[in-house]
Amino acid sequence: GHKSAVLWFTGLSASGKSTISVALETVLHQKAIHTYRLDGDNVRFGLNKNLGFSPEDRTENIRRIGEVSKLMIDAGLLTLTAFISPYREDRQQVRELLEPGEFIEVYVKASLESCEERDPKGLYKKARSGEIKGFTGIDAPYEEPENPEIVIDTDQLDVKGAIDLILAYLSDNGYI
Ligand code: GGZ
Repeated sequence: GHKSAVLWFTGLSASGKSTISVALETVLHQKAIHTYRLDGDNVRFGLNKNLGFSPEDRTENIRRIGEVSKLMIDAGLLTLTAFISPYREDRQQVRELLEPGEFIEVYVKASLESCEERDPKGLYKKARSGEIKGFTGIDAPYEEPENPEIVIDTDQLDVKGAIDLILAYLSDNGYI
């Protein structure tokens, strides 16, 4: 069994949030832990398809994802979310929506330089050229977490190291 909660991954585009959450989910499944993963692919094309990337829309995106996470926690799932969630206040609102211990903030800390170097979708390049406006880290803000439960320093840890760190947190704190 496990204690339901949300692992709320936050960080820049191309920081590794999705990669780590996908790989972590596989390991959790091997331990027979029921999970659900929310990310841009299953949220921004469905529930939130009317939202873009203005500050207001990002806030609404995160609010809805927080509400869905609450439902999933009520359904007994260990929930994983992978959204930039750039605003501290929006993440705090989700924390307050949930019960103590249900919100586990995981900061995937990667330098803008390394994210921009990876640039898997060429979006940083487009943001630099002005083809995309309001891109996080370029001409839109990312507010770093002040007291995240977990920090993944991607300069120090590979995906395996990140997973081991998160599993240790979950085990040490009685979630799994
Ligand atoms: C940031 C953008 C933008 C802008 C499109 N700013 O690397 P990706 O492609 O797959 O991840 C980014 C994703 C961010 O969506 P989120 O729902 O996580 O954002 S937020 O939490 O801020 O609401 C990127 C793509 O969408 N993308 N335009 N302007 N990322």
